[in-house]
Amino acid sequence: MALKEIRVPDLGSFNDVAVIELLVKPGDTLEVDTPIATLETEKATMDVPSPSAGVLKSLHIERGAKVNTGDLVAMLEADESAVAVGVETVKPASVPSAASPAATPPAAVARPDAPAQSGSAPVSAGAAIPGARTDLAPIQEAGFSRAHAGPSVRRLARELGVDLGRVRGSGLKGRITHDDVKAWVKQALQGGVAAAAPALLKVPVVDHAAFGPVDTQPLSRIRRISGPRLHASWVNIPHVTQFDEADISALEEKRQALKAETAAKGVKLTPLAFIVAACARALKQFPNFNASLDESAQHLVLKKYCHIGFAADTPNGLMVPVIRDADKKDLFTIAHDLATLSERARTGKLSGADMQGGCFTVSSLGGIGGTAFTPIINAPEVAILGVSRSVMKPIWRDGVFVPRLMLPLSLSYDHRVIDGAEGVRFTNWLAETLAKPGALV
Ligand code: CAO
Repeated sequence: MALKEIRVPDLGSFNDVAVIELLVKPGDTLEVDTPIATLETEKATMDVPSPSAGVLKSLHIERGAKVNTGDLVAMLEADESAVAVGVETVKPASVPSAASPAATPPAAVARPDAPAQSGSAPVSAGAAIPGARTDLAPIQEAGFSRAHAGPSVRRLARELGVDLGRVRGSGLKGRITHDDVKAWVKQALQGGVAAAAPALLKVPVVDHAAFGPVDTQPLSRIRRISGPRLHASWVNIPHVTQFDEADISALEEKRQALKAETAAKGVKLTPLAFIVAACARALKQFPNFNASLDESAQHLVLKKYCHIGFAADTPNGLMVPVIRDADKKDLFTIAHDLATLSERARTGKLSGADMQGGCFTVSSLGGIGGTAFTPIINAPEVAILGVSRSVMKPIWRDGVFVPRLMLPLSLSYDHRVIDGAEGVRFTNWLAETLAKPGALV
């Protein structure tokens, strides 16, 4: 062991160069080329590396100080067995400026044993950190090169796959420090780096009152709860909507025939009861529709039960009560549940349990109108069936047009779980089942 002086290398024509960062402290064990401090001239930043391996005994500069060529930076108890490297490797001429990202940091040049440091190939965080999440956004070179950070910070960021363009610097004049990069990675590992994904643009803020009189009302409690959930589903799930039509002429005949009987029992039989019953059967036929992705989005949780939710329009906003075990209930019981739960929804009497555990949702606007719409999936379910108003249409059959009552279906599904072919097979199957409603009654 020998005590070695580490001095500021040849700074060329630069004088009074600022020490903008101290990267080690006395007692730290250093390798050859471990950066000790970062200096900044008007044109470039550079690290002062340790010329030898050893233990740092003392630091003789402080952050914010001005230094010149040859000033004492630190004392190192050097490990003589380690390979010494000349300090001339940090001459300013060889130091990349913040605007030249492709240049290789000088310390890396001085270390033939160092892992390859590419100035251009982005490294994913998942590849760099065992067990790390792999969802850090890829490095955008333009932003990375403009970031206010020294060579060693850039090197660290490359190793960890951190896009410096997204990191907020806590150093002098917003400079990004080693700690900032490490804090960013920690936050990303905890899933808290919202900015790691491209930020959503905000809609413009407009002073509506500048264009005429306005009245501002608070959103209802239900809208305040359902709004963010709908937004999360819309943003997180790749939705596809499949449109189809079901010939419900026979179903309508059946419904009219049963209407008086069910009314006598105090239940209104609407097409929705048939649709829920058909969906319960369809979920058995297409189990991927009766499923949810788990938190990691790597597994599909297939449900052995069949609880079907339906969207209910209430004075306070949209609610989705759930019909339990719809696959085990007859048409009358489903119609009864629809009526009871709708009433509870409208009068604000639904319990939490009434709205939990849904596997699939039906959103029927048929009583109101419309020809088609694109319903938003009630996450974490993977599909939702939208139903619009049935209309009598001329359908070409056996060489003639025949009047048929057609029900528009709009099935939105999560494309991570369901492919287009499966989506249309589902609506085909549903349409056929609704067209021959005998099995539903
Ligand atoms: N085509 C034609 N007529 C239909 C129909 C359809 N697809 N669906 C229902 N109807 C008829 C019914 O038969 C009923 O007529 P009759 O009284 O003559 O039989 C009338 O429309 C009204 O039905 P309803 O709305 O009272 O009953 P429902 O079972 O169809 O629906 C409920 C119940 C709770 C789903 C409904 O009241 C509701 O709230 N719908 C809105 C759902 C919604 O907002 N979805 C959008 C969510 S996304 O923003």
